[in-house]
Amino acid sequence: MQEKWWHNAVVYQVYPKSFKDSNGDGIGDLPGITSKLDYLAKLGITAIWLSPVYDSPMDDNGYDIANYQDIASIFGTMEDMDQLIAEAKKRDIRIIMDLVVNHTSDEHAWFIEARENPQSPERDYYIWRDKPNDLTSTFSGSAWEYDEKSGQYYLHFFSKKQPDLNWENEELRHKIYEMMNFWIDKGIGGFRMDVIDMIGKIPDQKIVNNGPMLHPYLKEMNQATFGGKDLLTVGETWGANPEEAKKYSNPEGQELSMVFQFEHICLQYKEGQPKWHYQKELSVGKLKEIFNKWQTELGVEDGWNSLFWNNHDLPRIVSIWGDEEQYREKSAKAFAILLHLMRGTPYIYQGEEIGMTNFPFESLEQVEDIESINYAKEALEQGVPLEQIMDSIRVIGRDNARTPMQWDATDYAGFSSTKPWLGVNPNYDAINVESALDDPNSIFYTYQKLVQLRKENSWLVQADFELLETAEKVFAYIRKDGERRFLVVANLSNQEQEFHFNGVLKSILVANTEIQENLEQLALASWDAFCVELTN
Ligand code: TEU
Ligand code: CA
Repeated sequence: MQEKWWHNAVVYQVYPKSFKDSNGDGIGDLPGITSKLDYLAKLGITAIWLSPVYDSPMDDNGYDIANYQDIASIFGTMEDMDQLIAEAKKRDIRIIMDLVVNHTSDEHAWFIEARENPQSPERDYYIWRDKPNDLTSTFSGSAWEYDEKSGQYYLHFFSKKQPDLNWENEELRHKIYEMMNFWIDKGIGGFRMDVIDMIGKIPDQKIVNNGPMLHPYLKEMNQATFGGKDLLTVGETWGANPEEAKKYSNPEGQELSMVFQFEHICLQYKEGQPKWHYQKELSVGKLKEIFNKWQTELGVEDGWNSLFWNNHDLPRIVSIWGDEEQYREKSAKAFAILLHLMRGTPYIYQGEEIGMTNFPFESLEQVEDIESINYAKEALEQGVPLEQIMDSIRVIGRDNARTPMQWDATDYAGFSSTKPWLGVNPNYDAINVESALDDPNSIFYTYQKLVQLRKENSWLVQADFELLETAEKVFAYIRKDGERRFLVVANLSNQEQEFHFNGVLKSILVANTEIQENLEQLALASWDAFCVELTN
């Protein structure tokens, strides 16, 4: 296998609206991000995945793009963007842009023209039908919106203000490639591709994901843009299985570097039900099964995976599966250690490195996310009690990840000098970057250590993965690289667990606990986790 920089990289995701406000309007911005690059350099990360900063009416916080080659004024200017890229480069940090090309905003010039002028070439950049079918939007209701002017319906799998693009139109595809090249020429480090598995859709046959033209389009895109360049490309592919992942990411396939697949995350939902019927209790058994499958079936020559617990759409890991009370720090470290020593590229979502938690939403007025708002509206109409709706939003709503980054214990958590666009978690006085940096035992330093291990050890890329038979709540595996063997153990519970291993400890790489020398009979305390090298 030819090693690429992203095999040893750790990526940090920034959600610009909530990271750092530089000009006192309560909204995070590009100069704010630039001002925190030294902090990110201290954490040691190699790249930033920047959620969208393009010109947008912000119906879905920038995932509704009005102009791909301009910056939203709330975030700054193109000069601010160029400066972020340049300042990041000085610190060996690459900027991965979010590429949202399944849909645009309804305020994009293409859609405005398409709507105004049904005879225009732009009309066919979108998907119009005389009659809607029963496809539904991820954000509730029908996926079709009636357009008075032409008497036709347009397709939108997300909000009404996010019309889906018609990838069958060749001219449109080439406009997208041109736009990608504009960003590549600016010196960015790659693209994260939003819901990319949807671009091959055939709405009339109700084929939404993995349509027959998906992979041909990606190969065409690769050739027309980043192919042969040293960029990281990662596709958001919710339902991919290892076979699909190989199609996207095998080194000969000329598509993407890696995928985000969500099979482990789907344990947060009850099977076959909307996410609002969340499943909070973690089945460690199923989690082990899923990771084991991915770690063993997607071999190092076959393709590449990403590793993550969090992003801007998901609840905070300590809140959903960890213990946000007594064992907040220990459980946060346990999840970090467990994940970062597997094969794949780890992603850290802003605030994860200090163990930020879900927000205690009490009323709908505190909610900003369009997905939650639309759900609440629909559920209220159907007679679901408000308290039940609020409970779902508190556990699984997307705003939990989007509250302002907690920098210090001053007003508004040091995020802004004024009241931010979304509530600051009241626990900011205890959970913040400043106090994490002051405490040598903080979650931050566990992440810093894990990032450093990733940079310095190529066995993390190459080594085989073997799941160990253990007590149900213990997740333990071996990574084996030639003669060297590494043992990773995590107790994913609040109870003491027994662990037996026939092998001898050589050195400790990372741990959230004191480790007893004798591995043959360990009593693991709540949330104990560690990685050790074994003598052979
Ligand atoms: O998310 C894709 C997606 O399917 C999500 O809507 C997901 O189902 C939901 O958030 C789970 O709670 C991507 C972006 O990550 C998301 O922020 C955007 O809203 C969406 O695409 C539309 O661009
Ligand atoms: Ca601002």
